[in-house]
Amino acid sequence: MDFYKYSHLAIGKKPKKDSIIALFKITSQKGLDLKEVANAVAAESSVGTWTHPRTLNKEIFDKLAARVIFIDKKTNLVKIEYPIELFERKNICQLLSTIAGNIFSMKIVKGLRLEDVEFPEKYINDFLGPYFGLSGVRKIFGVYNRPIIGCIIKPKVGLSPQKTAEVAYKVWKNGVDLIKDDETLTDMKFCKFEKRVKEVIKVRKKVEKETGTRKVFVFNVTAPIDEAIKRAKLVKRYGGRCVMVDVVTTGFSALDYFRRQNLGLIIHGHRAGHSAFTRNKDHGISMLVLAKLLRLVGIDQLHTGTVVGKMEGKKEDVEKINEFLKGKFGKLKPVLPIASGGMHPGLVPKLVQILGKDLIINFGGGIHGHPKGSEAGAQAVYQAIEATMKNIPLKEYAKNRNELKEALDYWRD
Ligand code: CAP
Ligand code: MG
Repeated sequence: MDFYKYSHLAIGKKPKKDSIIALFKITSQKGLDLKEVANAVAAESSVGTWTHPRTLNKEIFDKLAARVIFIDKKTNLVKIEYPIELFERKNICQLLSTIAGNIFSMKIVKGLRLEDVEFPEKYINDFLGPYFGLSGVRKIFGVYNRPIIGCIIKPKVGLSPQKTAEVAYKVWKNGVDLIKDDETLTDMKFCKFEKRVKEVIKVRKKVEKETGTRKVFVFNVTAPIDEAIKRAKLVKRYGGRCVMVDVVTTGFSALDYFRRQNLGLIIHGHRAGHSAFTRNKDHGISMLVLAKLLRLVGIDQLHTGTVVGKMEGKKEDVEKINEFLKGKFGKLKPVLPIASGGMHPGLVPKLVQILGKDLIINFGGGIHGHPKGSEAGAQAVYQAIEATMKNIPLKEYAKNRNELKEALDYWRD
C-alpha cells in the first residue's frame, strides 16, 4: 500500500455539510488491515488507482479525494466522505459508478456492501422525486385510514385480456382497491397489452359506478424505454391511472427518462431481481440504498417486503426502509411502501402491527388461492383488514364471516 502517496484516512473528521457519505461494510482479504483496505476503497472510488499516478497532485487530491472518516473493526463498518464536486448533479448512473462501481471488484476486498448513503439537501432537491407520492396516491383512492388493498392477478401469466378483466371485476367488486399485472406480464401473444388495457378499464368504470369507490389498475409497461413510454401514454389515453415498471431490470437511466415525461400516472415500482445484489449481507447494495435512489428518481409506490410473507427481508430492515420512504428527504414527496409476497388474510394483523397502515398490501395467491375462489378471497382479505382496523382478533371476526373463516382454516400460518 506504499504506492499511495496521499492518505485517504481522516478518521474522526467532521464531514462537510454538502458531502455525500457512504456507509460500507468491508470484509478485508485475510491478512489485510481494514484501514488499509478502506484507504484503497476510498482511493479507487475517487481520485486514485492501484499506484500513485504522477498526474495526481496535491491540489486535485485536496479537492476531490474521498476520506475514510469512520472505521469500526468489530462490525467492519466504514464511512467514506465524498466531496460533492465528485458528482454530476441529477445523474444517478454517475453516482453509482463512483460509490458502487469498481470497488466491488477489488481483489483486496473479500466482501463489500454499500449499506447506506446520505445525501446533502442540494443534491436531493435537484431530482424530481415522486409525482404523486404517498398522499397523492391516497387521494386518488380517497382511502386514508387503512392500508390500500391490492391484488395481483394470478396466474402471473396465461390469462387472456377478457379473463383478466373478468377476474379484476370480481375482486374489485368485493373490496379490493388496486389490482396489478404481475412483473413478467407485458405485451404477450396470449394477452396483448392494448386489449388488456381496454378490457380492464371498461370493467373498472363499471365497478366504480356500481360501488361508488375509486379503483386503480397497475399496468406493467416494463419494456425498452421508448416502448414503455408508448404503452404508458396508451394507458393514459384509455383513462388509466397507474403503470408499473420493474425497476431493477429497467435501470436508472431509463427510469429517470420515464419519470421526466411527467405523464401524470402513478409509477408503481416492482423490484424483481433486487436480491441479486441486496440479499448477501456481506456484499452488494442494500435495499435501503435502492429505495433512496428510487425516491430520487420519482417512483410513487415501491415494493419493500412484508417480514411475515414468502420473501426474505428482516423486520429491522423493512421497517427502516419504510420509515425512510415515508419520512423527510429534502423536498421530495414521500413514497408509499408496498407489502407483497405470500400474503393471506391470516397475516394481516401481524403485518400491520409491524409496518403500520400507511401501505399497500398485495395479495396474489392469498386471494386467488382461496378454496372458494377469487371473490371469496377478496372478501376474506377485506374482512381481515376491517378486523385489524377495529382491533378485533381475526378468529372472533370470522365467527359469522365464512370467507374469512375458510381462509384462516386453509392457511394456518
Ligand atoms: C406476490 C408477487 C410479487 C412478490 C415480489 C409474486 O404474489 O406478485 O411479485 O411479492 O416480492 O409473484 O410473488 P403472491 P417483493 O401474493 O402470490 O405471493 O414484493 O418482496 O419484491
Ligand atoms: Mg409478482
